[in-house]
Amino acid sequence: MFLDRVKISIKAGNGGSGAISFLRTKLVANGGPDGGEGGKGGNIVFVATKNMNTLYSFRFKKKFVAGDGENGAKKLQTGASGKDEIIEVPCGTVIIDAKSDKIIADLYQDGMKFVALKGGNGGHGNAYYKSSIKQAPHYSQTGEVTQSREVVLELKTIADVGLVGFPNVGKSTLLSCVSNANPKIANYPFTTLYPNLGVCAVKGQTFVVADIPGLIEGASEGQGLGHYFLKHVERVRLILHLIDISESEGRDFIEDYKKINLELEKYSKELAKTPQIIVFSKIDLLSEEEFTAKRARFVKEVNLPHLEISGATMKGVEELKLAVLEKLATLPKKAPLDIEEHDFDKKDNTSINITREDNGTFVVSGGKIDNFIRGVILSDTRSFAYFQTKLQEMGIIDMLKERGLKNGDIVKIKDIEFEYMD
Ligand SMILES: Nc1nc2c(ncn2[C@@H]2O[C@H](COP(=O)(O)OP(=O)(O)OP(=O)(O)O)[C@@H](O)[C@H]2O)c(=O)[nH]1
Ligand SMILES: [Mg+2]
Repeated sequence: MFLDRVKISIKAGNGGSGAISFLRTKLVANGGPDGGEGGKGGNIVFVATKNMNTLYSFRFKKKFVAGDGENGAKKLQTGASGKDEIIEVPCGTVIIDAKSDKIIADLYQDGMKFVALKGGNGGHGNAYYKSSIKQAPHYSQTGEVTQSREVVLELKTIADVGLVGFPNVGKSTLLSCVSNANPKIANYPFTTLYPNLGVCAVKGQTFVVADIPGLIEGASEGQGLGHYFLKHVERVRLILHLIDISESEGRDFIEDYKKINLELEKYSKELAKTPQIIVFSKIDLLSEEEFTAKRARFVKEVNLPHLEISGATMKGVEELKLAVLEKLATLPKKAPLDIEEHDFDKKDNTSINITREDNGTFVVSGGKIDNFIRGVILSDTRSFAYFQTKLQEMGIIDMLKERGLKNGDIVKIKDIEFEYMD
């Protein structure tokens, strides 16, 4: 099965919490604070690899979570960083933020890396809070908690050359003649059900060829399979437009040529502008005279340069390979897609949400709350006083009142639960 579009969820690792610890030795009964910092959470990293050519591996695994940072420890030991989650994707994978629909990365070249989400920061250990007025802080900061996000992976194959034409015209046969690929070939339409890639070597150089399912009239309106797969030739530099000049299927070969161009045009103006080499296929099925007469008709009606091949006898195949190499040398390399301005990896430091549980308890959550609460230690009286003042200052009490908060109501903020009194 071929899979070229999939939605997955990704989450960077949480930061580890800072430690609360005090140095204790035989000589110093009550030494200073030595709680170390929490470790950083692991990142979510996408890497393009030429060893994959479909997104099939994402069929069953759709959730990716990087490792959490470890908590800090005594003797000022910083917690270990969480392990990055490395997600391999085929070259040409475009990453789209599922929420905003914006393109956030285009991994078009082997080895390209993209850090999609950064791990959470570790919390400070109690050693960090030591000051001249606070010699023995009994508190530390918890690690930053990260949110999971959804992205769509869409594969837009990267190849130099795309094979385009009606079904059964010999596209896969040509791919098998010019490259190491071994596509399925058979005498019925829609033998090819998904794109095949092959590497063609000629004169010590190589280029990549993509063979896609055949197109039919109405493809751009969804007829057949071809339309769906045209995205896999959107990024080629050169199209080989194959036409069965033997008319073995009973269609007029010049009509075929025009219809395919029309479908390309309807799919995308850009694709229609991609340079083409017109290739007559199955010439072995015609006599010399028949071929000459048909070619004369093509010259009269279309009058464009063309080449001719037989996948059966290999006639013309070497010439075609050389012509492709020569043409490619004149064409610019395709650039990756433009990345749109986005705030995908922007941490949520601003949201405050208030919800109510069935029993009437008010629940306050959101990115701004998460950040604020990391530094609050209930067991420390000064910290708790800070918490109470901050609730007023941040406007949370007012927001709660707007939602009907009265004396005696229960308010829950992360792990903190208290009864409200004016
Ligand atoms: N005689 C002759 N037969 C050919 C030639 N090229 C391909 N064929 C035959 O034509 C049939 C179709 O070939 P494919 O290569 O599968 O055609 P395709 O364009 O990939 O077809 P789809 O995948 O269905 O779009 C097969 O039976 C091939 O053996 C050729 O040059 N000469
Ligand atoms: Mg085929």
